[in-house]
Amino acid sequence: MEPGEKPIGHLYRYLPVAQGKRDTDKKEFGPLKEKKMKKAFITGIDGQDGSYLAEFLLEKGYKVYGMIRRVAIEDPEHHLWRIRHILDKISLFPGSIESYPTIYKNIQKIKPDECYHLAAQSFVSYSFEDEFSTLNININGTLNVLSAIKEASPKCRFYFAASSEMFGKVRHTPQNELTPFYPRSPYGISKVAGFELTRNYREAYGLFAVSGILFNHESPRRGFEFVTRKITNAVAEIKLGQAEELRLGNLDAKRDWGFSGDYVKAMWLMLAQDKPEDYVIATAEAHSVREFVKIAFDYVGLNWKDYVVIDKTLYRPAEVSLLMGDYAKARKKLGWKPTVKFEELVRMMVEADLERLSR
Ligand code: G4F
Repeated sequence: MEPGEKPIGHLYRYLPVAQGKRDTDKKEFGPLKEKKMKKAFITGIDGQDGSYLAEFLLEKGYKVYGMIRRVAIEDPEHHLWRIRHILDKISLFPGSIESYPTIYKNIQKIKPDECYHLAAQSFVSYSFEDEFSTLNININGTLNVLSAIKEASPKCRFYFAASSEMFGKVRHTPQNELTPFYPRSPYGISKVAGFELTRNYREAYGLFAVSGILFNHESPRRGFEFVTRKITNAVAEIKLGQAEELRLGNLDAKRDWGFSGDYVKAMWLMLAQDKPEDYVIATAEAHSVREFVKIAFDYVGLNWKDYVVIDKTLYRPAEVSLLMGDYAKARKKLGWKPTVKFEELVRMMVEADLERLSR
């Protein structure tokens, strides 16, 4: 541990350590070992991307630190299920991206080499219901992290989780790094602001700060509020006799869906370059919600038309009808490409939900 650094342990070490038991830290992380390991700080480590990224960075030999909300510490079963299997290998702090002092304090203590800012209110639909908190969390949260890095650890490389939702109402398909933004939701607007803040900190203060413009990315760890997981969970429930219908909104919307496990690798590659630049990460394929539904039901031998109910209340006030990304720059400069195709992704998610619900 560094001089003056408060104890940092994984979740189950956090509480006793906070009460003053410091010796175990010294034994486990001797000064020599600590110096050799690169340090990564992840906001939103308990989310889908955070969990895959933490696993990936641990494999790369990083020491991984994460900030999680206090409520997650108090109720780990519900909040930390995605990182349960690596809790003994990572170090967690309680904190909120809305609190500048907490972020500053943690970044100053850890002095990370890399910071991945993933935490956000990321559900587009909810951003129409509470645009104030979405804008507040997403914009001020990003500003807080950027500012804390600038003040406390300016050599730290910063990754911002931007989004294809920034493109919104597109006139050019596929979208790349030069496509103009036209966000259609408070969430999309908040991500444009975060993107511009990241660029400004890079240009004004010389931070190594980049944005990954990630298109939709899914996995068996996806939250249940997003359409892919809502579908695969319902398909598994219906197949197992635990549900009778699936209520959905707009089936015509098209998205470029990739696998989260692939996308976190691109985040790391962006920070490993000589120059800080922004990148589009996508699969270059677009599929409709209807196609996703059909493949998922087909996989369990059911006809989707017998179970799907269209619910107009699930339509959004302003929809993004088509997103499809051109990841040529990432392929050329990062050597990155997606490994999981659309149908494989749908099957992977249905299988995981069937397995979970059959236990
Ligand atoms: O799964 P979704 O909620 O994802 P959305 O809005 O595309 O946003 C996701 O991807 C973004 C990247 O572009 C991220 F930045 C963002 O944080 C998030 O991860 O909805 C996908 C589509 C929409 O067009 C929606 O209208 O599915 C349509 N849809 C139809 N019925 C539904 C439903 N979406 C949800 N969540 N629930 C439905 O019942």
